[in-house]
Amino acid sequence: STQGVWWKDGTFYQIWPASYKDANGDGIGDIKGIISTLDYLKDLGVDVIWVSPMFKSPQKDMGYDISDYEDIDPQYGTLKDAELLIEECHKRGMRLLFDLVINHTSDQHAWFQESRSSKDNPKRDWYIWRPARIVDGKREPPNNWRSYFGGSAWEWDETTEEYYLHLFVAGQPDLNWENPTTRNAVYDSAVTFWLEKGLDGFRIDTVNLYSKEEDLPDAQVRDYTQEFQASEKRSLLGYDHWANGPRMHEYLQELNAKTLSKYDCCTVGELPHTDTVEQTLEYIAADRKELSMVFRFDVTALSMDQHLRYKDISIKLTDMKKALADVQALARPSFNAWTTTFMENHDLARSVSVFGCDETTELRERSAKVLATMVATGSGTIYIYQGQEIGMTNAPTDWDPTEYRDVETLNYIQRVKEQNPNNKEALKQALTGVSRIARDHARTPVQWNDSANAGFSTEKPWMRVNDNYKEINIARQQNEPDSVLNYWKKLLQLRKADKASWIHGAFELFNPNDEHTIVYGKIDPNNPNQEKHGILVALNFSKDKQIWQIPTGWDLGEVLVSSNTTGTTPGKIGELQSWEAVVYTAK
Ligand code: ISL
Ligand code: CA
Repeated sequence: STQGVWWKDGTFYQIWPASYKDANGDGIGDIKGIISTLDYLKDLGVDVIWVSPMFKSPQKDMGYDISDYEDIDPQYGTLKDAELLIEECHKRGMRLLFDLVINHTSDQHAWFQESRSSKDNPKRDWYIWRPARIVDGKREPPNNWRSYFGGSAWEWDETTEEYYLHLFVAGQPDLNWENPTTRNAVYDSAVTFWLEKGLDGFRIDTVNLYSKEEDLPDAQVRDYTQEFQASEKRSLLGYDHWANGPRMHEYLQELNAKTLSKYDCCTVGELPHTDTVEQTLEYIAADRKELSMVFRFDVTALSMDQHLRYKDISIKLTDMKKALADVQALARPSFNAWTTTFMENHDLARSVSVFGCDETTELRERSAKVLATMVATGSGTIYIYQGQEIGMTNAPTDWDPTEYRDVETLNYIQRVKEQNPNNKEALKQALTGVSRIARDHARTPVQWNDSANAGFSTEKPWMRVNDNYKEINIARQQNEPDSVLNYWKKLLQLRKADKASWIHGAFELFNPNDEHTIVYGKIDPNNPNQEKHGILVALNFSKDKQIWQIPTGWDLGEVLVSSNTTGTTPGKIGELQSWEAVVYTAK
């Protein structure tokens, strides 16, 4: 049994520092602010905190553009504050992860400054430089790859008259992992430096993009400019040439051997563009010594069209169940790997607005509890994103676009305007998409209480607070026994009380074809000689009452928890009220 491993059984909580808690009144969250809330997190049931990047950065992509791995950005505090944060977490028996962003640095990193200074600088090939391609006498980028946030993935640099590669914004040049000297510098500066300070591990950003295909070939579709909103087309990015590349596993095994394996730490890799189970297991099977676990986006990605990121699409519950079952299956003991269970992060819109129902207070609370139940009963390591524990919602749909702050959102709006001049309808459609699915929705300040600025800061926050903070906030929910917050607390306690079923149980989906409910069992996989032992979970993803069948061979016991606190017959077997979630003991 793998029970008892801290990074498997622990409850993880993601902090996105700019919007978490501001201690010094400059309108931006900071390390002192985080420290002031550690007792709150402990009380919620959190064991491990992951903080998004706080390293020195020009903040072109909110710290995912790092100019010095070994220092903290002044907006968040000092190196001393970071050391204190590690200490204060450990004091409370909690652990701490930082974000490891090593596919690229900032263009302000000293390494890049040197690299761009001349073609014969020793650090020239620490990044990916290529001469222009001349087409019809005109200068063109070396290939047609698109960057994530729009436009070519190549930036022309006047100093040496060559292009450099950036899969994200131009201020995020990709490191050249082919160079062993570069790799070692990354290991020392970004990884070992922090593990030596007692850090307990990393969430690893875009963990499978470091190895690019040799010769950097064009992506298949060349004439992308002819396509409507072509820059949004993921299929045209060329990711098959740079995701899961030929040397990827060699690099991760090296990273592990040279750094991680020497410490009691864990890693969770962000794994986009990876379809099959086999491909995923190559990153997480324990004997491969690469990563502890990964985030696959099978479930959350259903909220976004594969090609047109902001397109208005509807989510089919049957697709969601299939995706859930696929990700849960990674925890199967025979794989000797591990999985994760989550619905939110800093790149996703709020789950209650996208997958739940925020039409009324009652429905919002109930659906937040349904989603919480799905996440908390999942096998694998659980991740909660700041504000999710109180069911924070998307920003209001009528916000002016000038309230948005994310570079991805702003670039998109800009591009739509440029590509469709004087086309009000195109802009309106784009803004509808943004109001549904932009990354900004996860990034509004955390709603601590009903005082000015939601108790996030004494001064005007860097990003507008959601208008609903008087109704949805932590202080209020702490005082309401049936709040989403107290429901989460209860779920996390139950999860720890029966780890064998909740965290390690074998997931079995009973009703793959039903469009309204999800019913599944979680059976302790390591209990072969004793009686069957586990839980059964029934979730209603609709406003209407639904019925469901007790699976044959299953015996249901007590109701461990139900989201139905105001309606009739909570937890009635075979019946679910509007947006009701129930967990039963089962054998
Ligand atoms: O956010 C996305 C879509 O809106 C993803 O495609 C995301 O860009 C991708 O998963 C990589 O994300 C990570 O690296 C980015 C950073 O902007 C994201 O915040 C981070 O999670 C570049 O470092
Ligand atoms: Ca501050």
